Amino acid sequence: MTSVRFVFLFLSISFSAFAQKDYKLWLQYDRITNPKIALEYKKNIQGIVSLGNSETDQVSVKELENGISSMLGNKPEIKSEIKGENNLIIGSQNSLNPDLQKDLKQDLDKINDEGFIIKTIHFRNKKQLIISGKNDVAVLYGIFNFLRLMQTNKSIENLNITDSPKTNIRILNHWDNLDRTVERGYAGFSLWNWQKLPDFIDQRYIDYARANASIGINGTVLTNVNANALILTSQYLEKVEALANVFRPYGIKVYLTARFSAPIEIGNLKTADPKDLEVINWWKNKAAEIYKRIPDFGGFLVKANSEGQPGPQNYGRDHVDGANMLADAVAPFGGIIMWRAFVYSEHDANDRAKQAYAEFQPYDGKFKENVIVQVKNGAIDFQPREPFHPLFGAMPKTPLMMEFQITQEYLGFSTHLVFLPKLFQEVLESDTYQKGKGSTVAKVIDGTLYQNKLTGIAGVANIGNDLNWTGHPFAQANWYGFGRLAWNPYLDSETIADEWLRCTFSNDENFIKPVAAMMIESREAVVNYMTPLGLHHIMDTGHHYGPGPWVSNLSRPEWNPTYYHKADKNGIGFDRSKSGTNATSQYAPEIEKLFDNAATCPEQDLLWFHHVSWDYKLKNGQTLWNGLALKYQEGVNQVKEMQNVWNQTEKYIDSERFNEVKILLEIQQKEAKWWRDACLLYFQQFSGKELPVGVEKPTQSLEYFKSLKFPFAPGNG
Ligand code: BDP
Repeated sequence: MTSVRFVFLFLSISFSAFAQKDYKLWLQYDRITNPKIALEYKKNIQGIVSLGNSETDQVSVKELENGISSMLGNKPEIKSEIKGENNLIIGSQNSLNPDLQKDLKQDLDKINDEGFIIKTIHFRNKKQLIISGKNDVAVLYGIFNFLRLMQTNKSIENLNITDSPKTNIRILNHWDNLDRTVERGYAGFSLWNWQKLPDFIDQRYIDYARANASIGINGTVLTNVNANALILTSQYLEKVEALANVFRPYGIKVYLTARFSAPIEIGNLKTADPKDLEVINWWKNKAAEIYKRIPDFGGFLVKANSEGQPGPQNYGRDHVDGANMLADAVAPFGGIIMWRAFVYSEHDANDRAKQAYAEFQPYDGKFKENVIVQVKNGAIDFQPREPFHPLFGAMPKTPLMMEFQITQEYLGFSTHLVFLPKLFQEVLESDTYQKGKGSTVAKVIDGTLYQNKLTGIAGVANIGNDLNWTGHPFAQANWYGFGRLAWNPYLDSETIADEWLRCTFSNDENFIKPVAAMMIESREAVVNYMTPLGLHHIMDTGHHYGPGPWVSNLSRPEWNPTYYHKADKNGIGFDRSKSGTNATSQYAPEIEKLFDNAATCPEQDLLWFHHVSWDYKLKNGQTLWNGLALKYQEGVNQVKEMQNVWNQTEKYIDSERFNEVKILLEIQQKEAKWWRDACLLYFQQFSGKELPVGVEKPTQSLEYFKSLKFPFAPGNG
């Protein structure tokens, strides 16, 4: 009996320790083990003085108190005034006394409304550390940055930091349904417990807000782009209001998706025509109703006339009519409309990759001031690699915001370790040449290329109610990295990996160096074992789990992988050059030229733009067939190498997360082989060639791979 109890006790202790570690994300606040550094911190933080007293200020003090006491082992003294030296003074511009305001004037001039200052000063001849900004949320950002300095063991002896976000809207898009299923969600069910809201406030809502604020995310779209009008009824708005109240102190605004046909579905109107007076008034009243409850409501995200969603075109109107009508409804309250450019139609015989540009580019300059067009990073759909979307830079008079996908719909769900900031960085650094050399996507997004006032980056969230939020412990890094890049689209992914690892796991260099390198490599690994050399959208259809290059029987041509790879006896790839669909002409002339010619097209995008023969010579002298096969093998080898790296980390971290990642990497290895074997067996039917030396022989037949079915794959509605 005793031993049974003992086992039970042991299990529950280790379970909760595990839950805690994983749950705490990058806000672990582990005890500082380096004695020299701990001493420096203790010396410099004798007390905390908070000059303000807003809800946000209270949150700030609490975070500092928790973080510091957990990292240093003792609680810092909270003082009501600046007494003695080495205090940590926190307060926004308005709460500073005139002397401090004068001291910080130059720094305050350097930052924008959300920027912060962390500075060592001498105030009345005593050394102090001050964290300030123009408002209390900016100060909170400063505090999280200060805590990160400590988490990453940086010196705080003599600080002089100013930093401001480069974009206005840094927002998560939750594809969460009201029944708590999550479209393309691989981390459990939706965080939002609509049934228990508005009264029950889950601690998770608060920790979600903390995590987001810590990386500067300032908005959240709570609902799926494939929207349900019910969210706009008063029954649900009361629940949304409760969430908005939780998030507000953390500087996070709430947004909703607007179903275009809502006036019919919940408003009893006969039409949702954006030019109909009753419809216009319905949305105006709806906006007023929402803002009465939530004065800082952010606005609407809209998916219209795409994949079966209703929109203005149902009434013979266009995207501009629809977006501007909604923009007018929220404008009096300072709201915005994020109108998505992810459109393609079964009635359009054009190359799908061309459709969004063809439809939206002519609307340049026609949208109202508070409309921002949300464009996916590539022209198809969140593939492991896509050339940048041709709309970036091509609409100088229209603010465009980036839409990245953090959830891994096409990248192995939450089972594969793939560090996405590497992908995000590749897109942001791409040069569109739309205003000459150096017209990078990042400059389009942060508004510096065309001086746009409204700017933003959205990420389709990978968060669910799994203990560790994101399914894979390393998928937390993608949420983290998204936030960091939304704040500063010029950050490099190495820096992000380094920060995240230190905050999440350990500061030990022997751990950091190899694991950071493994993360950086992981993106190319997934490209290699899934879609090398510019292949795309060859995942099994519907759920997108695993390979399905053979699928050709779906009603809409562009839903079939065969549409994208076009493999035949002559070769493989989608001809988007002048001899094909001429999608290359949607880019600036310099880029068009580069992409249009197979010889100058970056090899990583070759089969995206060109149909080339199996004997086509790659830059390394290999034939296309051999090169393709070797790339698939390289992907498998890279995952093996990731496993080797990970297996060396056991002594640096907790066994729970170590084991969890170890098992997940084993699955990733298995699935990488599945991808390689299934794709090569399938393409081999067309190439008619042997696998080159160095590529392992498949252990199963093509028929076997084709027979695999996954009727309950997650995230598929
Ligand atoms: C695709 C997803 C689908 C989304 C759509 C979108 O497969 O579930 O609804 O994008 O972004 O990637 O609207």
